[in-house]
Amino acid sequence: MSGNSANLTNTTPPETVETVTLTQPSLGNIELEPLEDLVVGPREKHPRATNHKTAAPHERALLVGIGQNGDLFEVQDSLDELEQLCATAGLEVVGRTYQNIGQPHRAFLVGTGKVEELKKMCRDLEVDVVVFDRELTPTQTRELEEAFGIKLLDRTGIILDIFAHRARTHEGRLQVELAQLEYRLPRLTRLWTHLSRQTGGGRGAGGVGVRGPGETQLEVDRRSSRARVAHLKRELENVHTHRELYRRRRKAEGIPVVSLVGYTNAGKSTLLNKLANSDVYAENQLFATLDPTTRRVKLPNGREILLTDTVGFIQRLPTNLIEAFRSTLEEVNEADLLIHVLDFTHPNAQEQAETVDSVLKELGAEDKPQIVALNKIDQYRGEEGGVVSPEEVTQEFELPEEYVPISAAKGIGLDLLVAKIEAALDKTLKEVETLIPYGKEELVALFHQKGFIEIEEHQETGTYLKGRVPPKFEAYFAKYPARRAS
Ligand SMILES: Nc1nc2c(ncn2[C@@H]2O[C@H](COP(=O)(O)OP(=O)(O)OP(=O)(O)O)[C@@H](O)[C@H]2O)c(=O)[nH]1
Ligand SMILES: [Mg+2]
Repeated sequence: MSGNSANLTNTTPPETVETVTLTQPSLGNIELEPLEDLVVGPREKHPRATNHKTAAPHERALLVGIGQNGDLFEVQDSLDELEQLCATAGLEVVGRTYQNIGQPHRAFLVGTGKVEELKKMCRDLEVDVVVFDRELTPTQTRELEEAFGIKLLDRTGIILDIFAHRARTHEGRLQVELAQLEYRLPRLTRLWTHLSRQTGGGRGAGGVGVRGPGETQLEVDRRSSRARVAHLKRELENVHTHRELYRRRRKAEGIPVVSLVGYTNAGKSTLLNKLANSDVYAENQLFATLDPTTRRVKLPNGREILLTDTVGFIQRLPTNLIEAFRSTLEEVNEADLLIHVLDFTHPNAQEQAETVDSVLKELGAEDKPQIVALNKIDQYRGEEGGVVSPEEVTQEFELPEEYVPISAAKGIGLDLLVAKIEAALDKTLKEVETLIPYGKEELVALFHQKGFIEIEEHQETGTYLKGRVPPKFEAYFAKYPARRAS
């Protein structure tokens, strides 16, 4: 305990008895303070999805949806989303089709008849790239590419591509590169096929005992990719050690962490900007935010919080990405409170909410205290077609306590949201009643700094304090328990 309290400033006990009451002024009183040292995310604004690596603008794409029993999203809804992903990645969607499949075909995923139909569509629509709305196995990728004779991408490939384009921080870039390499490694045969076509098979030809040139090059590619993967993993470990240091420092400060989570494009960054008066990139694009950003926000009750915005979730988030981004995603486990931002007006709001819940579960954060912010209610029209207030939405849908209708963009309902954040964080505080002997003023200062004081009295033997403190600091006062004679 001495390590922490040593830095505290001594306060002289005031002469008179003082009662501190907690007040709740409106949102207008939120104080803002940029948090330079904890801003992990980028300061540079407006990354754009141009100059794309795998997809030059205006490549013509044909989308192929797959319907399977047990899917959360309807095949058409999922295709709508894929179309948005493709637009973000810079592809021009010229056609879409789908097939409901029972048992996936080992080589083609879809049936052979469908493959023929797709070939015809590719010719008729002058397609440059076929995009499957599923993660294809390396075998399927190879076989389908052979069949179509043009570039083939899957949902995972598109998402990785967008991520590669969006990553701004060192850690973000490392994570995406790792995910991309691991995704590509088993598919390297395909890359070689391209290469051998380009070079006419001449590279590395000849030499006794040397296997075919294709295989030699393939081995070289594989080996260098594996070496790079190992290197990236080591680099990431270093970065994670730093992140751990941040975390510890944050914890030592005892400031509660509130994390914004939600489906991509739900409005998380817009809400962060509104609450923290900052300018994090928010755009009508999927995965506008990739790297985590933290801002320090002072709530009306005087309490400081760290508000964190990070990568959005999406259905079938590629496993490679979850793995590579695990340390970023697991930041939600550090949070004292989650704000689940949901686009209330989205036709798939329900599916999106379920997706977010299942990703949280996968990260082991499903039991965190959570407030659900039903966003974009400015766009919601009630039964009579008119604008509806947050109170009316709450009534109409009989929303439970932890749901708050808001419009992050228009600043509607934020007072109530903030009040609920305060109340939820209050629940995480511990009640403390203590009589701190004179001479231990650093503990009085600690209470003032980290907790909320309801009663402060100067008694004969010391300072009597009643209030609440974050659990981390409870032990400091356990040595001096007290009960006030009323
Ligand atoms: N009409 C309306 N639009 C909103 C509201 N909040 C956010 N938006 C819009 O929704 C789009 C997505 O907002 P972002 O804040 O970038 O969403 P995000 O959740 O951070 O998205 P990702 O970073 O992609 O995960 C932007 O075009 C915002 O202007 C709102 O309350 N009302
Ligand atoms: Mg964002």
